[in-house]
Amino acid sequence: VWSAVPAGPPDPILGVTEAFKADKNSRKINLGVGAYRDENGKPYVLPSVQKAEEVINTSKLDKEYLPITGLAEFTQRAAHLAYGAESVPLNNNAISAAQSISGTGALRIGGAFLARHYPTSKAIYLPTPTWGNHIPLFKDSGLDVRGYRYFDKSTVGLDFEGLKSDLRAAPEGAIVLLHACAHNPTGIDPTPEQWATISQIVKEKKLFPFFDMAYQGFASGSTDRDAHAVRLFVKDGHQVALAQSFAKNMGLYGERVGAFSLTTTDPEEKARVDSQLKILIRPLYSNPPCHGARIANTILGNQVLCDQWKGEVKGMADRIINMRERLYNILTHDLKTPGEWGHIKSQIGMFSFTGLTAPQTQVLAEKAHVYMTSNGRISMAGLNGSNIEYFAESVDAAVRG
Ligand code: PLP
Ligand code: TYF
Repeated sequence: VWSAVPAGPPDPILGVTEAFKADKNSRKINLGVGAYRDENGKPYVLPSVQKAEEVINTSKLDKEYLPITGLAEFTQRAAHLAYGAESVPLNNNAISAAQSISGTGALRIGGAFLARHYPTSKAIYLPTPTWGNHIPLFKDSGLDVRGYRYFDKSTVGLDFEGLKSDLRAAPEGAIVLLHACAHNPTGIDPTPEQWATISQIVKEKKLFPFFDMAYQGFASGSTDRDAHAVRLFVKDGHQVALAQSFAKNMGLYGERVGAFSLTTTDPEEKARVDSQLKILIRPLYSNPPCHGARIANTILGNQVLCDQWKGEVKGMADRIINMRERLYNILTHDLKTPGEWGHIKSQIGMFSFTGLTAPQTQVLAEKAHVYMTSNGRISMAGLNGSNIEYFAESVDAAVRG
């Protein structure tokens, strides 16, 4: 039956982990997938998450189905975390939300909802480059995927002129996907002034903003600061869509905890949108899993635990910032590696777009057992005190050829 099914390529990011696993060398380093590692290179279960699990275990909850849109307390608290206590639509009970299968599931619910109900356009503009999965995800949702300029190779910075002119040239009413913070893969975010300009263009062109917030707290160490763009757009009067993930900021990767939300005009409109989210989700997976949502809900719903969690997010962000500083210093001052490496320090979030070329990344894998995606992106969290010097020396050798 399946003789005509062609073999497809592996996921370019998760495929790096496969190659890493197959390498038997003891110095090997995996800087491919964006998953936090502690100073010992180990996955990190947050102490606040462990505490929340103890609370959940002792309360002996049942395992009944959640509602179609998930744990309502959790989605309410997730909205509070993203939109902020002052948010007008939040306080007017005008945010429609559904628990999702992490950020990917939230994006997919959003893509499907827009394809079905957004009256103006099927076109969605994604930054170039963007998280690889965005492209098939929105295509499979039934949207027409297009790009807007984002990265300037010559400055290893934001191509703000290109971004502005591409958004201004987009058809009126098109959807635009914006990384709320810690842009993946470039690590380059607009400044607050640039966000204000983007908001203005979105308003002039009546574009529909869809925020992907997979790293709230990971960029600056503050969940409030990282929510700046989302809150600014809502304050500027935009109705927005938002995909939230708790994979990174709570370290709940495999628990698949996320939320999709839409700001609406009033509670009556919200109720109609809610009903359509249920109609959309029901035939997809019926209802979401409960354990991870209970963990996030327990943390967000307890002031002491929530403050502890925010401290732990900051700890992760700070360790990454420290690795940026050290990598920059080793390359620039110790090794005097040819090239300009300032972007390693100025980029933010989980990733650094190093500027290494595809052939250089191949040499690094084959000769040094150092793995990263072929676009030169490294997950900063894979670096630590024990491997950063070896990594820098390997990069130095690869650059010198
Ligand atoms: N969006 C971006 C930009 C990401 O980098 C990721 C990956 O972590 C996701 C969404 C979705 O991840 P998850 O489905 O694990 O929450
Ligand atoms: O970009 C990353 O590394 C993370 C993790 O299909 C990820 O966003 C990568 C690929 C994928 C799912 C998650």
